Amino acid sequence: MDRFRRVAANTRGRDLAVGDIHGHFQRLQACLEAVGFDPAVDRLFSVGDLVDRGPHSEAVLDWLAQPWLHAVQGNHEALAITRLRGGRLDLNMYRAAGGGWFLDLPPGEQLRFVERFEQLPIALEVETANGPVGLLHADSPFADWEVLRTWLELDNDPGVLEVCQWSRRRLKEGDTRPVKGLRALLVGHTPVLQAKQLGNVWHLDTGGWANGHFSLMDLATLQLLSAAPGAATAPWPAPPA
Ligand SMILES: [Mn+2]
Repeated sequence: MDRFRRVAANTRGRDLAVGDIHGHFQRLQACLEAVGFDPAVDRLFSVGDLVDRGPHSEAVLDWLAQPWLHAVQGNHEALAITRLRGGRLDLNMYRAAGGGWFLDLPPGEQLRFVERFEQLPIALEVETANGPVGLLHADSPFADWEVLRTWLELDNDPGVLEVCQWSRRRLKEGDTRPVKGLRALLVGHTPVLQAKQLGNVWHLDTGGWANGHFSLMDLATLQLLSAAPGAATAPWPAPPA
């Protein structure tokens, strides 16, 4: 598995990013429809935490099977991996954080999800006409994107992964120092009322899975699209065909 993955520019359509989804694929689908997402040419980039908390976590495999969806691995995907592959895990915390749907699956079913989650990179870099845009779930442990790339490619340092998937430091401290080597770094993990920019780091988890809204960001312009969802159409949140 590549812990760092580079994606070439989209020369045909738009590239959009979205914050944490947490099993709310029906709401996400409504947002994509509201902004006229075209799966034939557009692409969607997820900052991770696609599962847990919401009602449709099981749909994640259908969504991840779509060629237009790219995602990094969030701490919730990592929790599922840890559960199956071994490692320290507080099961009560995991269940309280919405992992019950996974914990209650038979092991063979759990394996299907874990094998897919293990393929997700920790960091994505997307080329755009205006420079590279990075995606991580939580934060960059380094002030230089190239340093992170090297670490992820050469080493499996648990401390580096921990910051990438769990850290809330930058928001907590209001740290506006940019991450060098990127036009913008897009992250989720810590809910904010509105998409929040600190330096060149954008926090996109605006609680679309809770009482907030999904923020869709255009990677080329770094503009947020207004995505007020209409009435949900499908009883089961199948990805747009
Ligand atoms: Mn998270």
